[in-house]
Amino acid sequence: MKRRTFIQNTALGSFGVVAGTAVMACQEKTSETNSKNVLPNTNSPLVIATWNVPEATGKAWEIIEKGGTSLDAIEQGCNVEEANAEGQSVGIGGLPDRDGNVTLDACIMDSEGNYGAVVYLQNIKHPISVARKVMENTPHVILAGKGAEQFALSEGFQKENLLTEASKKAWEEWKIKSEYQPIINIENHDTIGMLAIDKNGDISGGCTTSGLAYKMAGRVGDSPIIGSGLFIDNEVGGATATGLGEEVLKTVGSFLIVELMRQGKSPQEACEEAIRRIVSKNPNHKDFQVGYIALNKKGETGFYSIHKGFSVTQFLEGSQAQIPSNHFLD
Ligand code: SD4
Repeated sequence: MKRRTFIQNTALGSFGVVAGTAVMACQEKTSETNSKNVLPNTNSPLVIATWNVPEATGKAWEIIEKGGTSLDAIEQGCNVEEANAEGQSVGIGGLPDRDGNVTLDACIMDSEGNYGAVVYLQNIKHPISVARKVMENTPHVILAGKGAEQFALSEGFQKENLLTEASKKAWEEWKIKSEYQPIINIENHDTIGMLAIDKNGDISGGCTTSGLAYKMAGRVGDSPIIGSGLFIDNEVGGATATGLGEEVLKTVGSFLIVELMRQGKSPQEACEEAIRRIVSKNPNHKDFQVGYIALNKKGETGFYSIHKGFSVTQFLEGSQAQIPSNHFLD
C-alpha cells in the first residue's frame, strides 16, 4: 500500500469505498450537512477501516466470513498493514520521530468492553497484537515504552529494526528541510482504524499507527487512547479516528461518537457532529485533518473528515456500497 497524502488537504482527494471487490471513488463535495446514513444498512457482518486498505480489510473480512470473531478479524486485519514495509504510517516502515526512532501506538477493544494498548513501543512490528496480549494477559490496560517492549519479548515477539531505508531517507531529508522543528501539520497519515461486526453481531475495533511523522520524542497521539482513537460499546457501536491526534484527544472523539449514537444519532450524524466539535473549537482547522469512521449495532456505517482526501474501505456481503455525496466539512 503506497503512502497517501492526508494533511496536505488541498491535494486532490477522493472518498473510496471498497465493498467486496468493487472499488468506487467520488470527488464530489457539497456544502450541505448530510444527516442520513449513506452507506448500506446491512444488519449483517461487516468490516470498515480508515484509508484505502483492501488487503488489511479483506483479511479481516475473510475471518468474519468463516465465522471468526470480530476480535480476531481486527487483529489479523491490522497485522497485514503493520507488516507492510511500504506503508509509512503503521508498523514496520513507519516514519520515525524527529530523533530517528520508529515508535508505535496501538489499541484493541472487544465486545465485552475489554481494552488493551501499547504506547511508544519500539522494535516490535505488530503493536496491535502486543496490545491484545496486554488486554488478555496482564491486569493492566496500557503498557508504554521499554516496559511494553520487554513485555512483548516475554510474550515471544521478535525484536527487529523497524526503520526501513525509505523511511530513513525521508527522515534525513526532513531534517535538512525542517532544521529539527516539529512541524505538526505537514505530515502524512495512514493510521489504520478498523471496526468489525461478526456473525454473532459482536463488535470489536483496533487502531494502529506510527503516529505523526517526525513527532517529538515521547509524543503519544490519540490512536492508543481509549475513547479518543477508538471506542467500542457492543450495545451501541464503535468509532475510530485518524488525523491530528492532539485534536482527537482534546475532544475524546471516538467516545463522543459512540455516545451520540447511544442518544439516537446515526453513525454518519455522529461522525459529523464530532468533526464539527473540533472545528468549532479550533480556528486553525484549515491546517490539519481529522477523519472518523463509525458503525452501529444495526450495521449502519458513517464516516466524515474536516477536509477532502480521506478514504474508507468497507467489506460486507456482496458489494452493495453507496457513495456519499458529502463526507467532509469544507
Ligand atoms: C496520531 N492519529 O498519532 C495519529 C496519526 C494518524 O494517520 O492518524 N495518522 O496522531
